[in-house]
Amino acid sequence: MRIANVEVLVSSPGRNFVTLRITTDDGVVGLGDATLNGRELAAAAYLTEHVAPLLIGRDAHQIEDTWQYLYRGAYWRRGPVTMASIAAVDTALWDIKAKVAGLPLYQLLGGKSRSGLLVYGHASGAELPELFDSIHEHLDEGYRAVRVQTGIPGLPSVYGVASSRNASAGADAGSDTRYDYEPARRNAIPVEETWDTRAYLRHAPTVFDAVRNEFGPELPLLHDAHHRLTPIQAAKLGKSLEPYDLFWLEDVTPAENQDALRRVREHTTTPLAIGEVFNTIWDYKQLFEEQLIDYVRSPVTHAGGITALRRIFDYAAVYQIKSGVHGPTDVSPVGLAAAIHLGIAIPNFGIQEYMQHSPVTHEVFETTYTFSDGMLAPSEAPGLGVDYNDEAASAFAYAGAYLPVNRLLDGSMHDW
Ligand code: GCO
Ligand code: MG
Repeated sequence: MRIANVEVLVSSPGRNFVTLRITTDDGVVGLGDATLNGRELAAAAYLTEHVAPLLIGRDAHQIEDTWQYLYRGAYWRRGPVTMASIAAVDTALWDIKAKVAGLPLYQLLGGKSRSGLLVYGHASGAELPELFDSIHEHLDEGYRAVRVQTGIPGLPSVYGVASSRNASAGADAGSDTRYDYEPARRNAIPVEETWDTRAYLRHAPTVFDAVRNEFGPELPLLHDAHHRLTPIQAAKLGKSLEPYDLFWLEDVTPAENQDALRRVREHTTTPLAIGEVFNTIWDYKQLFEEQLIDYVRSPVTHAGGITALRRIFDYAAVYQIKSGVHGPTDVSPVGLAAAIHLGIAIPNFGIQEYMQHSPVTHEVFETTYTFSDGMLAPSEAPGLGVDYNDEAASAFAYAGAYLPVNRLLDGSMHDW
C-alpha cells in the first residue's frame, strides 16, 4: 500500500487550521493536524515544499520508519514547524493503518484502559459574578473539572478571560463566556496586552478562595499562569494557592531552563503541568528524571504525532507523571481525535483539556467522538473517526490572525 497523494488543506472555519490528507494507491484516506496558531503557513509550506514530495511512493504502513526518515533525515532537528509537520504525517498514517485494519485507532494502541477521558473546560470572568456564571454553565454542560481564569484589577484584558459573551465574534458569534481569542483581528498586527505580576500574585489567591467558598472542596480546579512568572514568583504563587487544592497549576514559568522548575518544586506541593509549547521528548528529560512536574501538556499536533507522544507518556509513566493533553480550539478536531484515541489507551492518563470547537468548525471537520457527563470518548468508527468536508471548507478562506503580545506596565516586552 503506497502513498499516492498528499494534500495540505488550509481552511478557516471559525479559525485557521492546517490539515494534511494522505491518500494511498488503493484509495484509503488519512488525516493529520499541523495547525500552529499564528504561524500556520510556515507549517503548510514545510509540508508542501519539503515533506509531500518525499512521501509519494512510500509504504503507507511504515509509520515508524517514516517518522525516523522525516526526523533524522531533515538534519535540522526539533522545532515547532518541523514537529507539527511530522505529527501530521504520523497521525494520517495511523488513521490509514486503523482504517485498513477496520478498527478504531485506539485498538492499535493496545485497546481501552478506561471508559472515557475526564476533561476540563475553560471557565472565566472579568469579575467574580461572571466567573461563577461561567463555572455554573460548565457544570450544567456536564463538565466535572474547570480551569479558572479571571481579570486582574487595573489590567484592561488578561489571557484566558472571555472579553464578552460574544468573545469569539464573527464566524463563532454566539458562543458563551468560554474563553477564546480567535479570530483576533484578522489580517491585523497582534493585539497588545499589559501585565502586572505583583497585582496578579495578590489577586489570584482571593479568586480561588471565593471559588472554593462558592463551589465547595470537591470540584477539580485548574489554573494557567501562561509562562509569566520568574521561578521565585512561581514558587510564591504555588504556595499561596495550596489551601485551595488545585488539580494543577500550569506553565508557571517558561521551561526552556528546566532547572527553574526545581526552585518552584522546593517551595510548593501544588501539582505542576507544563509542555504545551514543547516539541520533543528531550524537552522533558530533566523534568521527568528529577520529577519536577506532574502532568505533560504536549498535544499530538505539536510533539511529533501519536508515535512520539506515546513515547513521551511511557517515559513519564516511569516517574508516575500523567498526561494532561493540550486541547484548545487551535488544536483541530483531527488533533483532538488523535489525543482521545491515545488517552483512552495509555496507562497514565490524567486529564484532557476540552474547549470545544464551534459549530462552524464542525461543518468542515465531521467528528464522531462523543462528550457526555464530563467525559470524551472515541467512536467505534475505523481510524480516527474524522472526515474533512472539502465543500464546506471552500467557504472558509485563510486569513492571517495572530495571538496577542504582552508588555509590562513600563512597556517592556513580556511573555504572553
Ligand atoms: C491552554 C493554552 C492556550 C494557548 C493557545 C495558543 O492552556 O489551552 O495555554 O490557551 O494559549 O493554544 O495558541
Ligand atoms: Mg496553557
